Amino acid sequence: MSQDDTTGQIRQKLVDTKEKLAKAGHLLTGGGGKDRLPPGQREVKNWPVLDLGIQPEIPLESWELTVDGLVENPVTWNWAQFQAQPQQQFLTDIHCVTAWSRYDNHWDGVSARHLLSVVKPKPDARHIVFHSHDGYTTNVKLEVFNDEDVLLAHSWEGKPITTEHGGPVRVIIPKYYFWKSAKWVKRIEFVAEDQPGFWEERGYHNEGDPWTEQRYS
Ligand SMILES: Nc1nc2c(c(=O)[nH]1)N[C@H]1C(S)=C(S)[C@@H](COP(=O)(O)O)O[C@H]1N2
Ligand SMILES: [Mo]
Repeated sequence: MSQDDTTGQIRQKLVDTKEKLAKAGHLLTGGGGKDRLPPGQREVKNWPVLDLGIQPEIPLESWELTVDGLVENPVTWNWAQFQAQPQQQFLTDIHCVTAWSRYDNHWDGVSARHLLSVVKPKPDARHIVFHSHDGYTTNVKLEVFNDEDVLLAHSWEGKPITTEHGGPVRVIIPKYYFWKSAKWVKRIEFVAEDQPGFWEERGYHNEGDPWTEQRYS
C-alpha cells in the first residue's frame, strides 16, 4: 500500500469519527450555539434518584406497554415485541427542576417518531398522557413528544436501566425538565384535551422548558 493510500484511510477514519460526534452533538439539549447549562442549573456527575417512594419491580416476562386513545392503530407490546421495534441510540443531557443537570447520557431504545409512525395519531389527538406503574402521570403536547430526540429508553450507558431509574422502560424527553420523563411507563394515551399530570396538578408548570425556566406555575 502506498503512503498516500494509508493517509487516505486514516483521514476517512477521522472524518467518520467527527461525523458521528457532530450527529450526536446535534441531538444534545441546548445545542446550536446556546450555552449548555440552562439558567439556575448546576452540573452533577452522579445521577440522583427521584420518585414518590415507590419503585415498582416489573419482570420482563410480564412487562407490557399499551399505546392507545386517539390513534388509528392502538398497540400493546410485550417485551419481545418492543425489542423487535427499530432500536436507536441517543445522546442527551438531563435537566431536573430541582436544579441539577447531567450531561452526555447515552440511551438505547425506540424513538418517539417510530412509535408515532406505528400508532398513527388521529387529527384530534393534541396531547399525550403517560401513565406509570407507581401511579405517576405526566402530560405533554403531541408536538413535544414528536421530536427527534424523544425516546422510550431501556438502556443507559449500555446497560439496562435500573429499577430505581425507571426500568425496564422509561420515557426520555430531553428538551423538558426531567419530571416529564415518566419512569416505569405502562401506558401512553393520546387525548384531545390537555390532562395535567401528578406534578402539574401540584404546582409544577404545565410545560417545562428549562431554557425559559418553566419550573412552577
Ligand atoms: N413514574 C414516575 N416517573 C417519574 C417520577 C416518578 O415519581 N414516577 N419522577 C419524575 C421526576 S420529578 C424526576 S426529576 C425524574 C427522576 O428520574 P431519575 O430518578 O431517574 O433521576 O423522573 C420523573 N419521572
Ligand atoms: Mo424532578
